[in-house]
Parts: sequence; C-alpha cells; structure tokens
Amino acid sequence: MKLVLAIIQDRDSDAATEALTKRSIIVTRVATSGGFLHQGNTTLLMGVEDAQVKTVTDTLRETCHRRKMFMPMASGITDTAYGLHNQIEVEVGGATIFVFDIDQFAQV
Ligand code: 2BA
Repeated sequence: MKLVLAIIQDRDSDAATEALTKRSIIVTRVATSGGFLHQGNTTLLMGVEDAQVKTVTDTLRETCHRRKMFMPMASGITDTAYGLHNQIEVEVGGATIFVFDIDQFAQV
C-alpha cells in the first residue's frame, strides 16, 4: 500500500477530488499554504493500493493545471514599463506529488 500526498492549487481541488472519488480513490483534503508564495493551496492525502498510484497521478495530470501567478518583488526592483510594478511572474502547479510506502494501515 502507498500514501500519495499531492499539493495542488485550491481552484483545482473540487475537480480533482470529484474525479478521484469517481475512480474509487478515497481522499482527505487539508488546507495548506505554500512557503514561497504564502498563498493557500490544498494537500490531498490518499491511501491506495500500489496499482492505483497510476490512476491517481493520471487523474491529477488531467484535472490540475499550471498557471502563471504574480508575487511582489524584493523592494527597490520595479518594471513599470510593462505595468508590472513590484511584481514577478511565477508558474505554479499542476500537482506536486509524493508517494510513500506504508508499513501498516488500520481503522480501529
Ligand atoms: P509555494 O512554495 O508557494 O511555491 C509556488 C511556486 O513558486 C512553485 O510552484 C514554484 O514555481 C515557485 N517557487 C517555489 N519556491 C521557489 C524558489 N525558491 N525560487 C523560485 N521559485 C520558487 P510549484 O513548484 O508548482 O509548487 C506549488 C506548491 O507546492 C508550493 O507552493 C509548495 O506549497 C508545494 N511544493 C512544491 N515543491 C515542494 C517540495 N519539494 N516540498 C514541499 N512542498 C512543495
């Protein structure tokens, strides 16, 4: 058995959860935030059989999208010529996925 932990953007979270549930993947959603952008994201925890890991990664690939976001630049740097005063562009998503081996699973 594996524990799949996936960090996704909040706006993909409903579509990803629905698609995973339809494919019989049991999901726990945790509200988290990224250390770089300091913005909310969602972490999904999924305990699955080894053979289901591919279903999870395929589903997240289909439902989670990469997007461009903006964050404040370090003070003193500006790019007003393009109207991007004190902003830099960062590409975020689709899903950052970690897969762990599970020694034991119990519901008591
Ligand atoms: P954040 O830490 O807020 O990072 C948001 C996006 O900012 C990242 O997108 C990446 O494009 C960029 N970024 C992060 N750290 C950077 C740095 N030191 N320099 C330049 N750009 C940087 P993603 O890679 O798609 O990551 C999305 C979110 O997934 C992250 O939000 C974080 O919450 C999580 N994450 C990504 N990699 C992780 C890792 N190795 N361990 C734990 N969490 C991770």
